[in-house]
Amino acid sequence: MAIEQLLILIKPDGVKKSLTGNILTKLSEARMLIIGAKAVKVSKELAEAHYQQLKDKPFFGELIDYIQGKIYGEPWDRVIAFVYQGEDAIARMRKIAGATNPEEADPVSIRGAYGRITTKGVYENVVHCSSDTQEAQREIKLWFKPNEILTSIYPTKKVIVEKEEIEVWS
Ligand code: FUP
Repeated sequence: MAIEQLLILIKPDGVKKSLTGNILTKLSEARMLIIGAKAVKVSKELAEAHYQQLKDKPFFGELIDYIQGKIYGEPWDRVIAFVYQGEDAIARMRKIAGATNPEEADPVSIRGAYGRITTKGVYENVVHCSSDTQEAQREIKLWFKPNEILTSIYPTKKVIVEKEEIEVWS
């Protein structure tokens, strides 16, 4: 079995329902390593890039609002993003997450236990889990900078950035 990495997001419904601890407890059963973690306010650009494969679906607009937490508003308009690493990580974490449709998900999985379908038909399924190694790499590179990940997992390069304004502690 290969060592894999994947992106896991606790979506805004999971944050609003105070499920972060419950979700991490379920995920911890797989005994994998967290190599990156942060809270993120999701921009429209990031949301659309993340779900680029679904852009022709009728629910795309609602999906973008959902992942941005627009329906919940402040202070729930955020996700908690993790990069997990472990043996056969993608299949094992997707099993713990459960099927995409919360009504079809194993009731003991994260989505089966905590997910729901809204009256508009959007699956509020609490977590995102990368689907394969190629998607995982694309998603990890989209959500994290190399220096936010504790293990070197993909090739990097050094660039000199001039006149960039950054915020520092005063
Ligand atoms: P998954 O890989 O399990 O996250 O599933 P997809 O990438 O196929 O779907 C991404 C998101 O679209 C899901 F998390 C929820 C949403 N979705 C719907 O709302 N309705 C659908 O019929 C399919 C997906």
